[in-house]
Amino acid sequence: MTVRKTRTVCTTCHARCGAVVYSEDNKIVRVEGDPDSPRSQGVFCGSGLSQKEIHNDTDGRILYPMKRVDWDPKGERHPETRGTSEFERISWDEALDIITEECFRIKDEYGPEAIVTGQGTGRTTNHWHCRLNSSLGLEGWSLAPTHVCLMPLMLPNAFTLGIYSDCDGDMANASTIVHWGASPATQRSKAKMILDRIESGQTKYVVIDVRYTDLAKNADYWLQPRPGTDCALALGLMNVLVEEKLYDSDWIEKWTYGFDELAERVRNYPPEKVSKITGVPADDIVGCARLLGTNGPTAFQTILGPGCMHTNAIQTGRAIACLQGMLGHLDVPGGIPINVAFSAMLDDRITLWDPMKDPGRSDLFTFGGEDYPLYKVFGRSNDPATTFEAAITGEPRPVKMMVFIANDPLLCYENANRVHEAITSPNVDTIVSKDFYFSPTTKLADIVLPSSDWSERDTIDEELFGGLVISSERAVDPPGECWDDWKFFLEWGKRLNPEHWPWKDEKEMVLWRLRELLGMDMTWEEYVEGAYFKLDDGSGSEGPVYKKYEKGMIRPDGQLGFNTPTGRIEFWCDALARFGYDPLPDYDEPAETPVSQPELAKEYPFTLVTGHRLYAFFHSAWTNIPAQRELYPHPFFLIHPDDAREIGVDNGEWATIESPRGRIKSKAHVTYEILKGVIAVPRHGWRDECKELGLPGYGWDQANPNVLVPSRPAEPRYGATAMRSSLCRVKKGVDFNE
Ligand SMILES: Nc1nc2c(c(=O)[nH]1)N[C@H]1C(S)=C(S)[C@@H](COP(=O)(O)OP(=O)(O)OC[C@H]3O[C@@H](n4cnc5c(=O)[nH]c(N)nc54)[C@H](O)[C@@H]3O)O[C@H]1N2
Ligand SMILES: Nc1nc2c(c(=O)[nH]1)N[C@H]1C(S)=C(S)[C@@H](COP(=O)(O)OP(=O)(O)OC[C@H]3O[C@@H](n4cnc5c(=O)[nH]c(N)nc54)[C@H](O)[C@@H]3O)O[C@H]1N2
Ligand code: SF4
Ligand SMILES: [Mo]
Repeated sequence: MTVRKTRTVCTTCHARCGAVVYSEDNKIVRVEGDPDSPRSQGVFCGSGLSQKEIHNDTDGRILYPMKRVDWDPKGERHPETRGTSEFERISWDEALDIITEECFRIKDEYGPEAIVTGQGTGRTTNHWHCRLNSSLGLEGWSLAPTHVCLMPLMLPNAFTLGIYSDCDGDMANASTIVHWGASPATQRSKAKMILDRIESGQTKYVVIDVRYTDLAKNADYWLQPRPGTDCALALGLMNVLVEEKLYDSDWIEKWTYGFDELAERVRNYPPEKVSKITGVPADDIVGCARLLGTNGPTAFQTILGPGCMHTNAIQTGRAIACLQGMLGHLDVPGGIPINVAFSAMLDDRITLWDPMKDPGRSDLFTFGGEDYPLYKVFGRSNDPATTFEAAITGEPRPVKMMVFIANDPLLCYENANRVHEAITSPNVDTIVSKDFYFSPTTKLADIVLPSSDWSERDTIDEELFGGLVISSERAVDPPGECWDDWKFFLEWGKRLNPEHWPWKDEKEMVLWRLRELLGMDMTWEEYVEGAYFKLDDGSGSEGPVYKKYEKGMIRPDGQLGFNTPTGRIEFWCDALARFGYDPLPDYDEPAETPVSQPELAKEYPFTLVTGHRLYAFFHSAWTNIPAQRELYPHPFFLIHPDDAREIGVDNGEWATIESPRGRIKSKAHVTYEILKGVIAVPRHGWRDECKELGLPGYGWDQANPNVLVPSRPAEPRYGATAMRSSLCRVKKGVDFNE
């Protein structure tokens, strides 16, 4: 057998590094980074390398569709034995027939809204998932963590700056780089470039994070706010910019709306007051503001830390967007690039969303839509906590079927005990889970479906990161009968509504998408051969065009300015005011902190931050893979040395973390990285056993931070939850059984 070499792309995390896979006899023998990748330039990490073990692990993977033996879709369902009864192998045809018949039955009896389809973070099928929902008679995502993931940041950017994105700055050309609640673990391929620029004096560097991150040691300013107070910090930074007139008044006059009102608002936030709210020294606030105001262009990277996972999410996003607007580094090298290229990810031609629908979506039912109107309109999803309550109680409407594709809701969503009740609820007739391995949710499912991973599939990276289409080619055939999610949606969709799904296979879907949405007409061979296709930025010119707002190139109506109702950066935002928000950004203390809940804090004195990312794991996956588990063998939490001393917990010792929602076990990592009074539990949960290393798995309920996190109260109109600011207590030792 000769060794086959295939160039493709790793989709294990969002970095999307170019990969070269060497295989022999359908086994992977070696994986390397692709030096030709314009995204990763040959950088590749340990998680990506583990693809070899994952593909070759035919003992551990789910290989065939399966059905729980005592679950008969035409007879007894026995919901009480979910998780304990055996599975039997069935064919894909049987599985798809059962699922489709269930859908038709439930739609007839209860309406399509009683079917919930869940996905987690984007894993190359956002669009097909949404199209499948349209085939079911639903519109939108059905269930996705968009209430906490990126959207609470993107929406304020859209309302304020007219840019519907996370506004990732052009770090390669910036004079100041700001990482605001963005983890180095998620920036692997960019970290080198940032460090090189810092070292050569080309950029100043600011980190604003509740942890001392790996890159913070290189920072000129490291600001460590109390969790959930970033809105006040942004208002304080703007206070200094305004008081010291560190802004370009002509630009502000010409291109922004509501500056005087904003200036008045930020006068309420002088550095000393902001220092009291946030814990950041006033001198640092002043110094950092001066740096931002005088050493532009500034490239921000803001991800989950400051806003997305707090009950003041939307206003925090607004304050940071206003700060960026005030600095004015928009659509210039080193600032916020504005890419007007049309976004193919959720194009209506794929999702089949109806663009003519009433923007208030009064005709559409979503769980929690009345409570969270901004989420209903822009999140286009059911509110997760309301959905799980409905699954348990049948109120306000029943949930009869849940299909999870690349999502482990027990590890993903807040208040995991309640999610568990929902998944095991006798009111839900059918649970389907499609995954690589038996996740805690898959173990409880009625139908289990196997999945292929990135080296085993012929699909495409749908997110089109950085205006780049990266082709991918199957390097090895998937083990057993593993199907990729594209094929699953195609075959399920054909049964639900064949007109919506005319393609023969995934390759045809890829080529249709390129042709229809991007005007790229090519054969499969040309697509694979071409590897990396740079998309133009919509300006119609060869290189980037800057300051497009001065040229009438941003707004659909061709007028000068930004894509907001006023055509200006909206410091004052009437569109948000219509949803009941203050039209100016303002600070609200998060709902569950020692400040807002002093009584509860007597029992639960620590502020709990959950979810920071680690290099080795992607969400709850890969604690079973030796090369990854070895890096972080045990569940752990960060605790300040003073706090550890007071509780009497030593470094490396087991402890119990409790909240009013439940309790988990974790090992103390005693460190000055974290603020006094704050406990940080990483995202991953250590759910799976790693046999090779003899390390246990902790399932969904033993070490999963979401056991602790409340689902209520949430952000009042969008529903973002308190994943990064709630209360907990810590006790030395563990006194509950595994
Ligand atoms: N407390 C707390 N909770 C959080 C967060 C936090 O910071 N703190 N972060 C939130 C965020 S931002 C997000 S996006 C969500 C993410 O949540 P999810 O994306 O749902 O992540 P998981 O819960 O790990 O579930 C994903 C499952 O999909 C499987 N999988 C991976 N790739 C594929 C694939 O291609 N096909 C199939 N069929 N299966 C696949 C994995 O093995 C895993 O079991 O979590 C959210 N939950
Ligand atoms: N390795 C790996 N990479 C991933 C993922 C993964 O699971 N593993 N998940 C992917 C997904 S879906 C997402 S959405 C992204 C998330 O990407 P990021 O948001 O960059 O990553 P996080 O580590 O979740 O959070 C960023 C930082 O926020 C800080 N933080 C927490 N609370 C606060 C606060 O109140 N204020 C401030 N200023 N900082 C705070 C944390 O300490 C952390 O360093 O990562 C993606 N990449
Ligand atoms: S897991 Fe590693 S190799 Fe794969 S895309 Fe992410 S950073 Fe790149
Ligand atoms: Mo996410």
